[in-house]
Amino acid sequence: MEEKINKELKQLLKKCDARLDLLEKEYGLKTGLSEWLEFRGISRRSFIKWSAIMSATLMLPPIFTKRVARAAEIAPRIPVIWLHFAECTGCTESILRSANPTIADIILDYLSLEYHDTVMAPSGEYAEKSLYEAIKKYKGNYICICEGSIPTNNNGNFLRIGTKAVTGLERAKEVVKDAAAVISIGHCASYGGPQSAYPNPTGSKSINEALGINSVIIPGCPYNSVSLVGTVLYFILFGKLPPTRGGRPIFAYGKRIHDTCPRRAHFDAGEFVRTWGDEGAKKGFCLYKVGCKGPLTYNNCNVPGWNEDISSPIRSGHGCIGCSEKAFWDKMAPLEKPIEARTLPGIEAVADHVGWTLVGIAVAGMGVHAIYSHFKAKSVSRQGEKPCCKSEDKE
Ligand code: FSX
Ligand code: SF4
Ligand code: F3S
Repeated sequence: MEEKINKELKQLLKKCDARLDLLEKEYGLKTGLSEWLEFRGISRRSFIKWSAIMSATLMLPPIFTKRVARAAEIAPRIPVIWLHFAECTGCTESILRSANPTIADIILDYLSLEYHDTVMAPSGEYAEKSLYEAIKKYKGNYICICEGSIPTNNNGNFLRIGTKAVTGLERAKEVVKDAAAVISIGHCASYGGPQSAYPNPTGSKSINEALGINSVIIPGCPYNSVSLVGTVLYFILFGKLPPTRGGRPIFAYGKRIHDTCPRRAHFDAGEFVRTWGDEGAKKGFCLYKVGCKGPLTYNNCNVPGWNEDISSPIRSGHGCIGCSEKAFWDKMAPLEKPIEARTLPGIEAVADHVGWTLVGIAVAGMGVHAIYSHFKAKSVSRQGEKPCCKSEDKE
């Protein structure tokens, strides 16, 4: 068995090296990323350390570290056309506005962006010209990144783009058809976003739904830049997009927020924050009772974390609102109430009643677990033993 794995790994490494050689030959060895990182105060050592973390994030063995570094250096030469549709531009802004950009942010910033509404220098007709030239020049070789949803009601008139005033759907179709790979980023492009919340007057749809395609989706409102960079690096290393579940890369969305949560021990011990700023909040207890949707949400916000692991929503003191899950504005609302106490727009019913059909057995498991934890903590206290973390807030 081990022999078989070794043989497969060797073959994979060989394929990967051959691809990187080819790309370097095609796009040139020196892309200037190292100098640019240095200019931004990031040493070679930090870059290699980051490459090791990225290898682990992509679920690759350590032997890939140097190859990930090579892929990152090639990334700025892969042509990218970045489209914007109906959205708040928060996804792009979250990279552009960071005071201390991460290496992932810098790589995205440094990509060979042939077209990007928000950051490109040309405007008006010149911008349109750049777009059509890029589609022609890099036909079949560019990555198309889509940000924002596509409004489909009223013949798509809720969104018209550029000097020719094409609809979002028309723009998406003309760019997507000649792309080597399509990646939909943010909740809007992945699932329709807040504008598709009930009653969705603009008929906003995800890229996949509007175009009938199967792009890889990187949901989140906004998305985590490490997930997009990981997807691009995987494409450079292996010439294909990473394995997915429900369209989301498994390396980034394979686990629930609840599975990797730093407050999980408190959940298991029945120690909850009950009101904002209470003793439990000061002690870093579980946020389930103030609405955390971590048990229903798949994303990598805890590991590898946000902004090179400086923090994450839960570490900063607020529960997860489920921003990487389909229709979270409707299904997870109210965002600061526990799952079992919420109501749904248009359907006046508590989640205990309808939740099972909406979020499935996960909620059922959660409810039982929460009740179990609550009684477990109570019975431990009753026996005069100390629960694993003492809390005045425990019921
Ligand atoms: Fe949507 Fe992103 Fe939320 Fe905003 O582009 S995911 S509304 S952060 O900007 O698409
Ligand atoms: Fe963490 Fe939320 Fe789960 Fe509590 S409910 S352990 S805060 S993910
Ligand atoms: Fe979104 Fe929850 Fe992460 S709110 S950013 S998926 S912790």
